[in-house]
Amino acid sequence: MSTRPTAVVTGASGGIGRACAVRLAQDGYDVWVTARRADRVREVADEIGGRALAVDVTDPQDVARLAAEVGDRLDVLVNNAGGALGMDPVAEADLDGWRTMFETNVLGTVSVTKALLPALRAADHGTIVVIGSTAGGVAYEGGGGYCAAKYAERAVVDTLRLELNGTRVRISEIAPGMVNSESFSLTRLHGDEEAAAKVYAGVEDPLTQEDVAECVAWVVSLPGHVNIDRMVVRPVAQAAAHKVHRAPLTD
Ligand code: 8X3
Repeated sequence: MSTRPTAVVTGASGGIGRACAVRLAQDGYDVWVTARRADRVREVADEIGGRALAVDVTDPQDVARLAAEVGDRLDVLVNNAGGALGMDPVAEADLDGWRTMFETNVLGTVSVTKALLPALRAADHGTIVVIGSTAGGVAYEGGGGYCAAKYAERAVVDTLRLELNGTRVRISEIAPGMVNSESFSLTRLHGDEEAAAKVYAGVEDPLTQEDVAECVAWVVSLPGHVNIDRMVVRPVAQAAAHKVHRAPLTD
């Protein structure tokens, strides 16, 4: 059995999840790299010396298998699986896309957290980190389905913190703004590379997936009695969801 602290990262085959897995491994964690794609999970796990497990967070059997493999004790859970699909206005909502966003971001987070909670409670200060979004607090046009899912995910985090009060378990939401990650906008815009590039056009230094992983690493590294409820993190060029500076920054 490993004497190192353990971590599970969902959606760890790419983007923010992968960056979190890499960073936690660098910080000495024995990391369970989980995502749907078995080959990608294996690649990341091999790269960081972690453990690979193909897990679809919407599949109860996969989640049960994850809990069984992790065993009795877990120090850190990073709920990252999820993301955005589409920019459809509410009036033209693609309900399949909305359903997928709810199933991955909200129900997937609940399912994995519920399954791993006993192991997290057995750790000294089990820590649950949820990769939320600034979209979980401010709506924007075309964001309907994603914003609704991220608002709901935030409500789960805030509810669980209340329900866990009296235990040593910590729970944090990291809420990033504009992150130019490997796949967020490309997935959201159904593979349209030109449209995805426009999201970041002219913006000096959007956040990277490594920036978000740095925030996660800091939150989990704090003394066990310190709980960061929510960390909102944006690039300097983004002052608010609608306030993005698309030119070089000035003095
Ligand atoms: C990503 C932030 O503004 O694209 O979660 O919704 S935003």
